[in-house]
Amino acid sequence: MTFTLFPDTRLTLARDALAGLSVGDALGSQFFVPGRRPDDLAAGRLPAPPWEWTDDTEMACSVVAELAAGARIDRDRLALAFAQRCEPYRGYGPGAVRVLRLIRTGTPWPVAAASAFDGQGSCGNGAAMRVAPLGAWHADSTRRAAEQARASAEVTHAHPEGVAGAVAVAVAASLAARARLDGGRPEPARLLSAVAGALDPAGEVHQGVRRAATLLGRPAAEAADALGNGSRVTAQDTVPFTLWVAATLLHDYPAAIRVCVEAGGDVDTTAAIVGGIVAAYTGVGGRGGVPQDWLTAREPLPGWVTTPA
Ligand code: AR6
Ligand code: MG
Repeated sequence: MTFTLFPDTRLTLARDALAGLSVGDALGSQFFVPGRRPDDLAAGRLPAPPWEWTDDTEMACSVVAELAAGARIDRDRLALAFAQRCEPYRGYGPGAVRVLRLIRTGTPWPVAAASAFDGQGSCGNGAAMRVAPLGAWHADSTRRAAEQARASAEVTHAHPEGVAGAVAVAVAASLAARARLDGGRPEPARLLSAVAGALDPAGEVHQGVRRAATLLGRPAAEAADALGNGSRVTAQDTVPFTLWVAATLLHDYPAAIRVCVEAGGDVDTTAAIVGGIVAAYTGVGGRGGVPQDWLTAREPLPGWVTTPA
């Protein structure tokens, strides 16, 4: 089935994904504070607000601002936006800090991104963590979601696995948003198989997503053990588990975030990825959606994304 998706609808889908991403990021990062225990969240005890968001949200806001302004990713503009808006205290990865500094001081992004990690390029999870709203924007085409995710990734992540992580998350978010519009929930195995189909079969992220599909129905701790929980901060170690969680709990935002918190590892980023995909399906408020009190506890998003000039 083909259909017309009006720009306002695209923006609503992307903004809902951004709400889910930023709340997941901000709440997840609360669990790096000493003394915080995942059981508190399970028991309904929330950390005291405000929950400050991190680099995941800052970069995702730039992606959404680019889409709102031009409907497509212009890599030169996006690279500059990432570089100029980077507040290093937000917890950026060391490779990202360096690449963004190079871009800010005039190095073209292809040169800066290719120079990371001794010329291998970054396979960090940073391109995946910011991309779910872009996938939701492309609810009408997983092909377009994949192509635009690639463009949004390569300005900082030149390593094929770093790019594959972004493609995987964007395709999942596109399918989630599409399912919301169609009014039916995708079967977890079908969701994962569609994502795997968009990736290079020789890649590690692809293999991880295939493996995630074999673990559907198993306990979350077993899936995290087998797939990784992001503690290595790479796409390979982060994206397969996040897709397992999103596919399993696509209808239940709070439960999906709790699973990320309980799994440990790079919690702000696993919760940002999962939150972005799941909120593309559930939306904000309402049954299974991003809870209103969680949204209120999150530090407000930057003015340039909420009320663009
Ligand atoms: N070889 C080995 N390790 C690598 C490589 C490589 N080619 N590339 C990346 N890593 P980075 P990001 C590892 O710094 O992707 C924040 O906490 C390496 O350990 O390019 O934007 C966010 O919240 C490197 O430090 O930044 C996210 O969790 C790490 O991957 C995360 O950082 C991250 O790559 C986003 O990181
Ligand atoms: Mg972060």
